[in-house]
Amino acid sequence: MQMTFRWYGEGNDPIPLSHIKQIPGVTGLVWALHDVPVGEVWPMDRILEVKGQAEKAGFNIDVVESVNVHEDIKLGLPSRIQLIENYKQTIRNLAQVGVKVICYNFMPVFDWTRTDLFKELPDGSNALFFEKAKTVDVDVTEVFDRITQGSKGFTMPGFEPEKRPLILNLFEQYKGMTEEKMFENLKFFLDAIIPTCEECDIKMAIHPDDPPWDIFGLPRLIKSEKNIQKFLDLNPSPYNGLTLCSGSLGSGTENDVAAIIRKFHDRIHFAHIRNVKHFDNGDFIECSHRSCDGDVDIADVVKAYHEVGFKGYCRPDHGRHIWGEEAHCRPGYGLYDRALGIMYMWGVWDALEQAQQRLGNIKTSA
Ligand code: DNO
Repeated sequence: MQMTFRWYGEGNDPIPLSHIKQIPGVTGLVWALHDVPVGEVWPMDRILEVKGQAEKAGFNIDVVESVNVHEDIKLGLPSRIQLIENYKQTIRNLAQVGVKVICYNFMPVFDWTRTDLFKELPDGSNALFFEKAKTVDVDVTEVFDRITQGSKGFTMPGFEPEKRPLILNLFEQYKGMTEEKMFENLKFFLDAIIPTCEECDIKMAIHPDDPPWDIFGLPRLIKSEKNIQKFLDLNPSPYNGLTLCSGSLGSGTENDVAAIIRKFHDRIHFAHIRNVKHFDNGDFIECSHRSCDGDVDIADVVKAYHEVGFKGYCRPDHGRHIWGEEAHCRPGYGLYDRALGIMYMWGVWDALEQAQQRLGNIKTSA
């Protein structure tokens, strides 16, 4: 398991690389060019700039999160042909600096959605919260504004300001869109880009829909074991794989995340690990990584990765905002709780490694 940490880039992330360096065992930065408009080719000089910054600080840039997919591709519009060509050129450019995995999503209109970005927890920390009632029969521009205005000035992927005037039109365009049709559009995209990924040795890793159910009347695809199977069957290449996010899938009470990992491990290229706590009415809040603090058994999730000999990339996904950092951190992406999460994962992982070694010693001495 190769531990990484998401970093939003120089001038766009308040966490200095020197601080990330002090978290034990982090070898790579998960990065993106957040200011390049969705659909445009990522320029080589900008990619090289990030590579230089990362290498100077002692990190690899093997994982990109995300190269976002233009809505026209998800909608299956004729303009997708040129947009897919641009996507392929970005893949080729990223291959030139040795990128190995691209995380992306195929969520319609919005990326991950929460209704409150700084909801207080009983211990005085705060975290991302989803209140189901606030996503039913609501004005979607209000939802957009609540997220962007509550983000303390940080850019929120999927909620780019240029999208704001287009929201209503986008919802109009998605009218009548079905899960089946979106799966077809996803297959069209995959069949077009996977040969380029194979040539470039870059693995695609789709992120589950978050939360894993239809919201605002839009169909969502990557939300259950059944749909993950369907997705993987769309294109059987090993280059068509998953970002397995324990928090996104784990928000759905019916998803057994550890079982999903055990089943699909050979197609998981990137692991996002975090915990969530469910409420009976369908609301959920993000919480510490520790198994007993939430409803996803993170110790078992790590155990599943260990059991299958996972060699891919991993990152703590979101964290709570603790020790006052909500005053200046990006929602969900403070430093401290994500660092604590890493130490929890290493704790479980190292204990399993040692137990395995002891077992090996017993067997060889017997
Ligand atoms: C949330 C992230 C997602 C993820 C995208 C990938 O914090 O895990 O926003 O980056 O869905 O495209």
